[in-house]
Amino acid sequence: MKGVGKTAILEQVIYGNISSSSELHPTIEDIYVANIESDRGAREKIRFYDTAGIESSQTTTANGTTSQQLLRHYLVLADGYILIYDTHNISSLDVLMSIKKDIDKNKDKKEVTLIVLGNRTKDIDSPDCQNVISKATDWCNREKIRHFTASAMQRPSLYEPFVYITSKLNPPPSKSTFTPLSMGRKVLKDNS
Ligand SMILES: Nc1nc2c(ncn2[C@@H]2O[C@H](COP(=O)(O)OP(=O)(O)OP(=O)(O)O)[C@@H](O)[C@H]2O)c(=O)[nH]1
Ligand SMILES: [Mg+2]
Repeated sequence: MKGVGKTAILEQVIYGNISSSSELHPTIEDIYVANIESDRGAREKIRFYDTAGIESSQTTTANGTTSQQLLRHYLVLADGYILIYDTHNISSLDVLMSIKKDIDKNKDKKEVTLIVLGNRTKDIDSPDCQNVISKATDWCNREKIRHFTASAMQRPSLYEPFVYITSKLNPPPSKSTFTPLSMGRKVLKDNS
């Protein structure tokens, strides 16, 4: 959804240049390239596509069914998604649920890594906001998605989700990679 802090979070985690007086403009589309250290200490290059937020009015069509929200090129391009909602805005969470359905529809074509990040846009948690977070946590548990909360204004709070997704997108090379090689050699021997 627009204004939940997607750009503020990316600018903060990559450049550390955001404060509460920062004025940000609504995004059309921006690309950020960052070097992020995974949990194994390897520096990985990650490209982030910062999108324009989707409004909840866009998530249902006139006949009540959900239309496709994510532009097709993201579905083709992305290896993973950081779905961001505002912990003080329940409808921003509803928008994520609808986006997740779009991503799932594409699942046969592509396996992706997903995380959900609740942006704490206010210093104090209201009871309402705790309800939003617990609804998000329940949904993420059901969907088996990792859920984080952080604040765009506190850079260190963003490290955990970004290191997590970096590590997920760049898994350690598995031993099974060597199997085709030894199989290949065996085939060669059999032929000789
Ligand atoms: N106080 C506070 N303000 C925030 C926080 N996150 C974002 N903001 C402010 O909210 C406004 C909107 O943030 P953006 O990062 O532009 O939101 P966005 O999700 O990128 O919005 P679109 O690009 O329109 O989809 C900006 O003025 C930010 O400074 C936060 O955690 N705390
Ligand atoms: Mg933006």
